[in-house]
Order: sequence, then structure tokens, then C-alpha cells
Amino acid sequence: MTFDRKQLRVYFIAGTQDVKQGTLENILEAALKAGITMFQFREKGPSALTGEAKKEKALALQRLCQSYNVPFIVNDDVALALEIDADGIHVGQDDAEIESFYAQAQDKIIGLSVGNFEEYDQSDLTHVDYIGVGPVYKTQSKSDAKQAGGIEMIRRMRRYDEEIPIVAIGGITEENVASIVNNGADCIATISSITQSENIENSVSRYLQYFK
Ligand code: TZP
Ligand code: MG
Repeated sequence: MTFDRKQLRVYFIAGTQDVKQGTLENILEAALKAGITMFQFREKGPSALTGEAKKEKALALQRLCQSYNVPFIVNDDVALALEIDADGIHVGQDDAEIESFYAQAQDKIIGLSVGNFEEYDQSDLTHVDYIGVGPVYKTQSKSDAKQAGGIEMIRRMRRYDEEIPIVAIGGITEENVASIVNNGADCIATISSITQSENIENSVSRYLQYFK
């Protein structure tokens, strides 16, 4: 699947650690039905699946994404992404992982997390399709999250690099999405506002309205 900037609108991210009720498969399917445009499998923390169990989970989620024609991105695990032929990877500040992935898969999506301008400046964006910028607001979903940059960070990043697709992340809700989009984000990425939504269809539909 080649990268199209339009796929960046409503980007759902989750791993099994984010599921409080139900299963990740059911949550993802509801989100896909509602119209999410990208999915990232992000398995993190002490309860994270590893090895064969992680691979099986990834394959099940990938199949769901494929049936909705939505890109399936693997967080931080280049070997797994290549093994299951995922549509791309998302990595933290790690140029070596990008190089290694790109060397083996030129036509796939590569996302890079950028927490601030210092990280932007020190990143090689040659093979990077989008940057994940955040946390914009305080988040409960990432234990080692940096200081929240607020809407200012999105606004300034948009001016700093007018071209690169910006995915805003961290504490995004239906209440703050408008200002994020108005300040130049191409996409919003969210974990808890979907995994903990009481009505996934409504939540995703409301997000999608901002990208028409
Ligand atoms: N990177 C920066 S904030 C964050 C990640 C993975 C977590 C976002 O989760 P939530 O629940 O949407 O705040
Ligand atoms: Mg990494």
C-alpha cells in the first residue's frame, strides 16, 4: 500500500494494554466500521504481548484492517513489521530503525515521533512520511510522555515545516480536535478517546467531520 496523505485523518493507535473492556479486535472493528483512516498496533508496557502471541495478535488485527482497506502500522518492531508485511512502521527517535526498515522495504509507510523542536532538528526525515507530534495535551496512555506542548507546538511545527504531514497526538478529545486541526495538523491520533469511548461510531464520526 503506497502512502497517500489523505489516509492521515483519524489515526487510531492501540495495544492490548489499552483495553479496559472487551477485546482489541472488537474495538478495532468498531473503529474501522466508523471510518478510521489508519491503525497502529502499539504493544507496550509490563503486560505487553511478546513473541508468538504478539505476532498472532498482530496478524488478527492486520486482517481486520485489510478488510477495510486501512493501513496497518506496527509500532517500534521492525522485525515484526517486515515478517508480517505490515503497511509500515512507527518509531520513536531512532534513525537506525528507520534505516534498517527502509533498506528492506522502500514502498512502506514510515512515521517518526517528534516531541519538540530539538528532536525535529536532530531527525533525518529523508524516508519519513509523517511526523507524530506530541503530546499536545496531558495523556494517560504513555507512561514516559514528555511535557505537553499544547496547541502552540502544533502551530509552530506547522510553520517550521510547511510540507511534512503532521499527526497530532496526546490527550486529544472531541472537545479539542477543532483547534488542533485549525492550527495545521493533518491528522489526529488517539488511543483512549476510542478505546474508552462509550460510542465508538459517534466518536470517530465527530473526528472525521473536521477533515472534509
Ligand atoms: N505518544 C505521545 S502521547 C501518546 C503517544 C503514544 C499517547 C496518546 O494516547 P491518548 O490516550 O490519545 O492521550
Ligand atoms: Mg524505538
